Amino acid sequence: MEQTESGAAPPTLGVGMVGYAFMGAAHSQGWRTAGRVFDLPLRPVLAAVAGRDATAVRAAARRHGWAAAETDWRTLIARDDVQLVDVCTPGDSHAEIAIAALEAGKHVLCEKPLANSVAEAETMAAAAEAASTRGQISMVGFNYRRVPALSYARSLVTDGRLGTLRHVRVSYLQDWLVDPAFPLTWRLEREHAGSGALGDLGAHAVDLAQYLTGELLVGVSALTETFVRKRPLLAGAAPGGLGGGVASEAYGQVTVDDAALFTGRLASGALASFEATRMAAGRKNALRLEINGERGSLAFDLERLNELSFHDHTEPAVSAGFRRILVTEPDHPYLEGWWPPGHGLGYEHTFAHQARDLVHAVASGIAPAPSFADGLQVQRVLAAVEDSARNSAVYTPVPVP
Ligand code: SOE
Repeated sequence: MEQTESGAAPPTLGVGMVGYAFMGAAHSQGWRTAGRVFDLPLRPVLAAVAGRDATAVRAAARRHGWAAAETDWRTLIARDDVQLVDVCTPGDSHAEIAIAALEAGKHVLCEKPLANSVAEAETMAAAAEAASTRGQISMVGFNYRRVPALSYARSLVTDGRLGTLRHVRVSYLQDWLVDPAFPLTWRLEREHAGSGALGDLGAHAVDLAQYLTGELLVGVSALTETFVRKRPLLAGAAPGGLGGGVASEAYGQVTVDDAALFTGRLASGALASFEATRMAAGRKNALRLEINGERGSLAFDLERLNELSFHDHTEPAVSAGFRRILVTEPDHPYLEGWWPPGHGLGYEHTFAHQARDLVHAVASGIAPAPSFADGLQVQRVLAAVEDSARNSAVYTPVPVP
């Protein structure tokens, strides 16, 4: 066990997680790992995980290292050994669980997108604001902010290495919905997921564009499409993950977008473009972005997440050009605790970084980012995208709080 400078073991932070599917597994990995890699002021303890199916939640607890399993999230929130509640359920239960946890005096981490609607996100942001006056911390799980190369990209922008920004281009492409026989899982149902590729992938894209530039989108113009409108219903009670699930003979209506395409304007006047789809054959988790400024440009691809491309436009033209920075040096963000240069990190490490930052926030009482207010602002962008798409791509302002 890690020790503080005085030699004593740090106090613990009891974590309770609700949900244990893909995101629950990823968050568990983060909670298990953070304290082993980083010197933390509090030691995360995986106190309990909650899910409705008693057998499945017990199996998940064993597999992912949680000390106890609960079948009711309310019981989990009420536990004395839980000080922080991590919400990893589909979007339709985020608001209820997160608000109940905040009202019970717990710190909260909530998966993205924050909610399924602006109205829900508003109540969550208000609850988080009220809880912050009681010393409680809340954060949204936009984990890609914590890819070291993207944190480093942010510092290049804030250090002025790109100068005045002109363009931001973000595309987030996956392909797990290409097959029309892929069943109708919760991610394809508006009542559970809120939206489709837009909320699932576009939310990350919007958050990153705003995080990296330090600017907010002020308006958008959008097209969305649902290419496959009916899909086989799931057979049995299993919720079905990204890998699908068992399809039945019966078909049901897809009620979310398969793809969203939008342009936007940032507060400074820079232009942004976004594409989010789960139907780009051959693209598995291709979150790609490029930012162009007067003094330089940077480019990133999540499928090569240890690398950042940077072009310094102030260098002589004869020798200037994009160069690849391997973001694995101990002085790069988050790298101090990991492997020697060049040994590389992956998707799962972003969740350890998220846990690290959240633990520091709880210990220091300093509000972390992205806050629930940040999550609400992204939700407003998503709503503006949907409004614009409904109105044949008419330019739609994003309301300023
Ligand atoms: C599925 O499309 C998904 O798991 C998203 O929900 C996550 O937010 C993203 O990080 C990876 O893809």
